[in-house]
Amino acid sequence: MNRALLTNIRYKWTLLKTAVICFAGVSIFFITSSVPSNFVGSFLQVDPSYTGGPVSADFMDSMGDDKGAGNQFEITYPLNKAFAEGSLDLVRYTVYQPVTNARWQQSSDYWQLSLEYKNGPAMVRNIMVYIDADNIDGGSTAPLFDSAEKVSFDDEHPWDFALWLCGNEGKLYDSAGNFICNTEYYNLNDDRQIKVRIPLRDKRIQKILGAKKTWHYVLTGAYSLFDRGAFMPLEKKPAIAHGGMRVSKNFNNLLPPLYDILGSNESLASWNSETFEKARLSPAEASMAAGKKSKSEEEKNKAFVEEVKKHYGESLSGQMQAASSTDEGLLIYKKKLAENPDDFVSMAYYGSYLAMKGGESSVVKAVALVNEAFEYLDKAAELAAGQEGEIEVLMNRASVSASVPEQVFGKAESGARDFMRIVSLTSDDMLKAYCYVMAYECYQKCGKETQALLALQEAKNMVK
Ligand SMILES: [Ca+2]
Ligand SMILES: [Ca+2]
Repeated sequence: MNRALLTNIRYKWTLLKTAVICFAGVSIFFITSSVPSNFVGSFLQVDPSYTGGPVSADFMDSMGDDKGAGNQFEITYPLNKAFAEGSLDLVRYTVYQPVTNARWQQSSDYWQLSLEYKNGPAMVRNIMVYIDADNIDGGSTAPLFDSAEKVSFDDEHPWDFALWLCGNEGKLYDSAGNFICNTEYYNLNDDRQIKVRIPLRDKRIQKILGAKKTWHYVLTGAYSLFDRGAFMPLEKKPAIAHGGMRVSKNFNNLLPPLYDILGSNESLASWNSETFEKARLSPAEASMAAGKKSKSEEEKNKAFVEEVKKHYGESLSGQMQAASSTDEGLLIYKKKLAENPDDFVSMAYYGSYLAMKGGESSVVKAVALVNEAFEYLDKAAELAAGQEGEIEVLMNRASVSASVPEQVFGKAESGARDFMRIVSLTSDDMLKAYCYVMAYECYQKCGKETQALLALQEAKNMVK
């Protein structure tokens, strides 16, 4: 038998042991301990006006499309090191319902918008959000600063308001280019998130309170103090003060200097070289009624997650089980560790069985056992880094992290990170999909909603 096949068999077999652990063992522990977490959760309900009002529309944008139009017109970041990977990659845009009579807030009437990026820093971005409201006539189909972005907007949806975000502030303009007001502006989560609150004091923006629908164009470019509309230009090749093309001969003067727009970026290449017509963008539609977090969507996600887990479980079935009981498992791996104390794979399994043992014990004993389990799991992960067997070790640690109660151990986020690391290590699509949905659940458990949804989106992309 060739070596690759042997490795594959060994790999599948050992994965089964992990699967047995995470499906049969530790998960029981989790179910019985989920009661206190709900109990704590019920105290965390806060008045929506503190968080920005009910969400009316929530958009996810693909991760990794921060290349402008992509394909033959793919653009690259300026060479200045401040432009960290993903710092211009929009991943989420959220529109809230306008809030009136909020208590204890800087503005009692405001409209909140939130943007999330893959990475910071915030200072490298120049963002324009153009908004059309259904109850306001007129509007503009050209950018705020004539031809800065080299785009035009949908005739059906000329914009009424432009929100310009750069240099730690947000400014609002009307469609004639008149300044309306400054906004509250917050950089959050290591500069990955921007929250903007538009005060509803000026008559022009107050009209938003009567809008049933709004349409949003969200444009992200590289910030430059000296360029038109603060959009850093593009050239054939990237340099410190301008972006470039991945293939320099594909440069075109009509290419918009935008790295990412909300939704598909394809329209960034819709210019016409013969007529010199600019690329024309389409907006995202947001209903202004509070979006009921649609039950069916949640149920669909849940069903999808279960489906992936089931398939993954089946892909491992019919294979040998390592031990018939937790105690036997502990014994097997204790012996292996005694023979070779540096055997990090056995160390990881020993840790998993300790956690399982915790699941079968009284609460006080369980905490001690799980803590001991993580000593083995962490040591194993340290030794396995970059080695063959790392996937197995991480799979053990991640499965335990995902299974133990979050309120007691707080391991969900590191579990999610382990699952994402496995994704980067494996070429097995089934395993990747499984890790993405596990990461989704872990991120949800620790309140990292955006990361959760991004992981879920990746899983869905794999299964498509
Ligand atoms: Ca994006
Ligand atoms: Ca996009």
